[in-house]
Amino acid sequence: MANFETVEVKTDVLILGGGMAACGAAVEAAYWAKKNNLKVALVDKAAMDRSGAVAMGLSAINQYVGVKDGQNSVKDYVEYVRNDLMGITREDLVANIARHVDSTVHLFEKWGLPIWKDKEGHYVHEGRWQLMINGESYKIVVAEAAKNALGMDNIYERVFVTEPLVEKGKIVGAVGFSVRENKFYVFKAKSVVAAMGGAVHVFKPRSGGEGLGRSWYPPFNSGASAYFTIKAGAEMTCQEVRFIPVRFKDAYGPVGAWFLLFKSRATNGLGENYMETRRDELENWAPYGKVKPVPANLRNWLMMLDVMEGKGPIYMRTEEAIERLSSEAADEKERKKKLKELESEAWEDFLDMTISQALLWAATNTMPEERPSEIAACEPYFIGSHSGASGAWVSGPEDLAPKEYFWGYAHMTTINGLFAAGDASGASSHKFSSGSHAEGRITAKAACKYAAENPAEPTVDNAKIEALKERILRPLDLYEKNKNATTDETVNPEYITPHQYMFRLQKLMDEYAGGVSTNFKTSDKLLEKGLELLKFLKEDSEKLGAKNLHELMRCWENIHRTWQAEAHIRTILFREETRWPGYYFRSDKPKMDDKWKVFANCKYDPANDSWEMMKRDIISIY
Ligand code: SFD
Ligand code: AMP
Repeated sequence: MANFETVEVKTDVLILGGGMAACGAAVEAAYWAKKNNLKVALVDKAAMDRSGAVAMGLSAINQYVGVKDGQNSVKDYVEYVRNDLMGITREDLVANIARHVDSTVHLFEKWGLPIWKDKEGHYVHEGRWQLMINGESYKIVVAEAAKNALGMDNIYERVFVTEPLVEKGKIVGAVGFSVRENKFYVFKAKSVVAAMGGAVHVFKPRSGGEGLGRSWYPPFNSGASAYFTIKAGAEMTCQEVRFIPVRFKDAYGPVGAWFLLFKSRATNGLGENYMETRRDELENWAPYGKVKPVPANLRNWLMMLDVMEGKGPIYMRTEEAIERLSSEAADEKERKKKLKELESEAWEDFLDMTISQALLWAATNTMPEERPSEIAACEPYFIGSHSGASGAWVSGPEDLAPKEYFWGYAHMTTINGLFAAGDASGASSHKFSSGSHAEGRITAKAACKYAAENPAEPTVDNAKIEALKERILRPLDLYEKNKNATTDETVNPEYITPHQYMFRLQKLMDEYAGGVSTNFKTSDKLLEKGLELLKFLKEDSEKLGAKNLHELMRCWENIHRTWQAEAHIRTILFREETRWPGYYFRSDKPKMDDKWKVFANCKYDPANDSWEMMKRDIISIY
């Protein structure tokens, strides 16, 4: 077996991930740990300063409720989320995050994040819930606070968390490996917060070749949260609710600022606005088709109908929006000034969070004030923090949750001591960067309480650890033993490379589970066939080979993605209706069915290697 040192780390509270939710968890855990004399450790596969979705920065804070300013109430936010998700949402979780998110935003500002202010000193809003920021260094600011709170001695960067450790229905830690040194890590803990983001590259991306890694959500979020919680045996929710954002085509620049701040329209190749010409279609999705704003998936759907009829390209009418806004100026001098201002805001929007879109504009001589830019629906992502909803099924807070949704500790999964936040927790969409940080804080407070109230030392079976170590490092051994069996190391009868494995997974998901090339359409028959093929793929995952540590990480990223894929297919198949037509369309069940106004949950049983599918009631608290 590959010669790896085993490093054991004992802590009370273990935070997995170093993104927005994990940074929130770190800050809060440090506070409660001091009060309860607890140790806290954090593990990130990358370097916290630039890890996760906010790596490049962001140009807006998408969740700010403004309760104190009297702008909105928590109930308003819950209603917005419920409508956007076509009625499927855990109101207790959304409310819990919404009532804490403003204080998180105030912390960001205190730590040095520049939030736009108007002349009166009020935050500049992009839309009702969104604030504009100069956010190129957003992640650095947030990570710095987390690092200061925990201390670098308690932070393990560049360690890839691979597998949960569970004993007698309780989480006792996690194992992983360094992506830089030959070290296998065993983390033992009394409570664990899973916050390793969502999953990208489960579906085939639109671009191939050298553009493969360009996706909207970061490709380094590869399903670790879903895998970790599924494999621990936790109940999962909304695994069918993938997110398909509409983005500037090919470089994936976000559209929010254009639609909300610049009040731009999108039109098809014939100059028609699908939000108007297709308005009648919204009746078919009532009552949600009639709410304002129109739910994200229905906005997608109207656009997709145009695309399917060959009416593309779809354009964001940047030139029109800039012309309209600048013409509101009092005189020519003011107009020119306003034009310059708008141009620079347009470029900054991308430079703050999707630099490649600004590069694409430059490379294609695009001046947004002169001509429109194409937009398109992205490949599907799994992300519980944005307008999708997939994640673990977690307990609500004691004061808000109905008894069916409360089992002792806020945001704890159905596995004792295992918590989830951000993309890792489900049915509480629209938390974005700020809400994920707030949920991280809520979760860490509860995880500290759990560790203080359940002080028994975690015991882990050593034979189990050794077996896991052998399995996790096996791709290195397989490669070493067999690399000379062929002249081309990427084609070998004894192992499959992580790259090739990923292409197979993506092709399968694309063709059978409703990816880009099938216009996001699938059916029971396609899904059943997809599941059959996925079984073969899973068998072949035992034969993944890795020539170095980096590829070892790639192997495990793909295994994580595979489990996310399986939970997804199983849950789309289980829910016998189409509820989010702009996310996926089940052609054998093309309508929304009131019988399915429930959560579709699933659970993997590690002891029997079997899945259970179940419905859970939606209980409204407002
Ligand atoms: O407009 C392991 N998001 C936006 N949110 C906003 O508030 N405003 C915006 O402007 C936003 N936009 C946006 C956004 C995201 C992206 C990519 C773009 C634009 C281009 C969404 C937020 O970023 C998102 O909601 C939160 O970041 C979610 O937080 P969290 O903590 O759930 O995920 P993370 O921040 O990605 O962190 C994940 C961490 O896990 C680590 N990790 N660590 C150890 N072992 C493993 N196996 C691991 N796997 C992953 C990662 O390294 C990372 O630290 S707009 O377009 O929507
Ligand atoms: P995006 O850039 O698409 O991630 O959007 C950023 C924020 O604006 C999110 O809260 C979206 O839900 C919201 N948003 C984007 N486009 C629209 C739109 N056309 N109508 C209403 N809200 C939108």
